[in-house]
Amino acid sequence: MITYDDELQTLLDEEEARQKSVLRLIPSENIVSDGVREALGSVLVNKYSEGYPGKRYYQGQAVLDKVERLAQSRAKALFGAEHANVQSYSGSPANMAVYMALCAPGDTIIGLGLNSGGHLTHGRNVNFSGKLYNAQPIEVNPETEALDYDEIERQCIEAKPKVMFIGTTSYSRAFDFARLRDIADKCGAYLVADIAHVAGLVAAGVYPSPVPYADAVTMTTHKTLRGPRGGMILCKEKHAKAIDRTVFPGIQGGPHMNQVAALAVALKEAATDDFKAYSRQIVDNAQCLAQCLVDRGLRIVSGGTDCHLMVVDLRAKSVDGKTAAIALEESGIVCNFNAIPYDPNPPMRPSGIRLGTPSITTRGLKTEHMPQVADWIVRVLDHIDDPSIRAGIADEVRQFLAQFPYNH
Ligand code: DSN
Repeated sequence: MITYDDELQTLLDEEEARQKSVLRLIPSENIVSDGVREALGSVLVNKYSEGYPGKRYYQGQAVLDKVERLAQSRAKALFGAEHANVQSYSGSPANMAVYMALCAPGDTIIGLGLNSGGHLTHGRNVNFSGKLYNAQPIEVNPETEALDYDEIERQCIEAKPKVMFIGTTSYSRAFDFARLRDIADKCGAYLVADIAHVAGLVAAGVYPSPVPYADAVTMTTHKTLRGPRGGMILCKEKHAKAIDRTVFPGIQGGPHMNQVAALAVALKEAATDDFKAYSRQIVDNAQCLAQCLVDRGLRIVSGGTDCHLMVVDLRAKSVDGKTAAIALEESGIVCNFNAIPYDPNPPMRPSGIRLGTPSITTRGLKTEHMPQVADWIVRVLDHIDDPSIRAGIADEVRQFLAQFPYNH
């Protein structure tokens, strides 16, 4: 409570009320524990710690070194990794650090195209990864909308990339990391997996882990991992020195040690049986929601999901993704518009929406609630021009959510 800043406190109260009263279906968002929030607001916010434990550029690090080592050792134990760098401010700087450690400007890199589910940092031309490197996109198969590993192998052998940077923000199928390693070996590339979206599911063992196969694994820590906003890099010991040096001093200055402490809390939470059950429930909820939407006449890209998210093709309802996302928000259901593979529509008015279950599962929703969630979504889409339907559903959603606690 910021008692001396009413203006800001009012805004925070408004946002808290909003988050509590709407179904949050943006797959990259979650609700952190009180412990994570306490660590973020702890005394560590006051401290500079440039460098790494045992080799800092500021005095007063006795406790901070222990905090960072704790986060590193929890990360290594949770994911079975040889080395962990916990200092990245977020996912994009983590990805940048790995590119800088493993290849040079002008080198060829391979990553998923944006409409196939990839991220800007996987080689998009408006991003550093597409500007500095010779980025060759790989796309999903137009029929299955899933990765075609034979085609990826063919493309990689032809392109001879220095790095295969494999990760997604909207691809719902599990990766075959063993096959990707095999392809990387055949074309002499480093294999990097960006598991920003699925990090928590990987930690819980409900989604395949790239850690045994990849040279490096990057992630954000605030999505399914349910930690503070931030980034993390895991890698083989042979890349540790190069990657640490590109994070600091290569890209960043001092780490945000309150964020590192909050990550340590989240990593402890993620090692529990409760977190494993939570992660299983995320996937069960997503698969159930996808099926309920299919039963109501919608199409899910690639036919379903193996993780926490799905992209819904709205063309059967003659509604574009942006119109739908705005109407859903007015109905108390928050998601984002999203392209489908080979989308005939423009990026700002694509054919789909992206939905995910991490936040609603943290809230306590189970598969028995998914038919209701699907029903609200379809009612909005079926009455896209009717504001009274939207207002009615927003009320129903608010009343429904009142039974589920927000803090945990
Ligand atoms: N912005 C994130 C997402 O929503 O998927 C990716 O960084």
